[in-house]
Amino acid sequence: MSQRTIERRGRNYVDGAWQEETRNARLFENRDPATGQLLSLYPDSRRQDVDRAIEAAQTAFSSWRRIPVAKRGEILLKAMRILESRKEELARAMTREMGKVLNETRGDVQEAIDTALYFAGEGRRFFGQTTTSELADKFSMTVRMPVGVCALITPWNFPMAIPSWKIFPALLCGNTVVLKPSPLTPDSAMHFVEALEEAGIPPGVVNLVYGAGKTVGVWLTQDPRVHLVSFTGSSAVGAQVGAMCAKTYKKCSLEMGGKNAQVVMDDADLELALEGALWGAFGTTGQRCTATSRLIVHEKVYKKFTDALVARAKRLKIGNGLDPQTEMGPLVSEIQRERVHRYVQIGLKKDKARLLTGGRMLAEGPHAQGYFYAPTVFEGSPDMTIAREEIFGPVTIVMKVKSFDEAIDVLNNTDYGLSGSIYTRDINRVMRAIRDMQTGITYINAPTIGAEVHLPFGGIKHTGNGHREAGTAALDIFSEWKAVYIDYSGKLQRAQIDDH
Ligand code: UN1
Repeated sequence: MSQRTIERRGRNYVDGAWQEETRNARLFENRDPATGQLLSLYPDSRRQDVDRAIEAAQTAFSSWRRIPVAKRGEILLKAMRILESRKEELARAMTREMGKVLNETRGDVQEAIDTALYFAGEGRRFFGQTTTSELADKFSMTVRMPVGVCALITPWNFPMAIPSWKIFPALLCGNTVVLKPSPLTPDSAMHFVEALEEAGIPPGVVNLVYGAGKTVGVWLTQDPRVHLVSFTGSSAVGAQVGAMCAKTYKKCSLEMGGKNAQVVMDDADLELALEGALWGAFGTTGQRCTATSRLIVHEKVYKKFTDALVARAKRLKIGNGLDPQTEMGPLVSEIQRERVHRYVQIGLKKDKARLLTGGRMLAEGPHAQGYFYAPTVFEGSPDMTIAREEIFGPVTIVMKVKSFDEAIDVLNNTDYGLSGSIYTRDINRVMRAIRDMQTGITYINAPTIGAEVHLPFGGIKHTGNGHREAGTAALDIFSEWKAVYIDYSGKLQRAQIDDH
């Protein structure tokens, strides 16, 4: 592809200005995964670019934190309106750079809109507690304080929704931010920051630096001027981010992998369960941390369910996400496609799992230029590598169980704990599942994907480190509690000592 066809060269956004081209920087290619077409080039920022972004965020913090929370919320509301007015064009640009179908990229932008609205409203709540004191003539309360400069490291699978989960609560709480988006979805990050700029975010409050995790991500995570890192990505990288944060005393919120299962009991509405499985396993081409990568099916309905699943998976229309007929787009990159294919080989050769459909790259006709992969269904067992490790692609493993108890055991038999689902019409099983599933998100008669922004999002075990994004839980990431004691007795009163 010649340089002439390149639409844009991306720039960092620092201290309220789009930066001059970063000279001598290595450039990332942003390609359309459906066509291979080069869309734009972005810099792998240098150390000094990152330094300047942190410095700008640090400087802006002292004034931004003093702007009334309600006013900060109003800026978020403006950003929401801008995103809403551009929803279609943002969705199209997103499909072009990361491949998922238009309906889903519209949903991604909508999730950012919802998040902006939610946290704009929070600007008129932002409640703390008032409480009593053990001493007379003394009052106490709690107030939220901003944390400071936040580094936000975001993935490519939800290029606008996930940055919005971090940026909007961070700003509402009075923090300033440096965003480092995935090099695979730089355009969406730019569009998002443009909307914030137009909404009136003051210079330095939001900064955007492009680059690799190994360089820019590490510099941000290790810098003593950064007070908080919020990371969404793989568990392996998240553990490294956490270790670096511990060494530099940072607050750290990690949102990592999943190996989510959908249980289908013998009394389930099978058609509903089937629709849920197809959407959960192959939506976003399986590239969600909430994707249904395991299906745990009761033996009584196993054959019927599995046969129907395979038949439907075979019929899915794979193609360019911009085509309204397409049901599943390409994988995000060639590297991701190779990774998925490697896991399929492990499934076949090491695990000796039975391949029911798929298991191959699609490279003919309309699929010749992109990173397409056939929807893949394996029949397997819980100890197999493909049933244990996160694949992040259109691959799901069906496993047969004899009972409800076994289904829950298999569901819990994983290092991850993000999302889980059960299809049953038995209320007793529903209540037991809610009690016993080791997941941060539990769905009843609904697929493992589809979290809403006003509820806490996150998981247990290797999925997270105890935090939750979205909803009021996000405020606990992006603010620190301050306990305030006001003594109006006019004398020294000693807690735990006087009157004891
Ligand atoms: C992710 O997979 O990284 O619940 C986020 C869902 C979406 C968000 C997924 N609302 O599937």
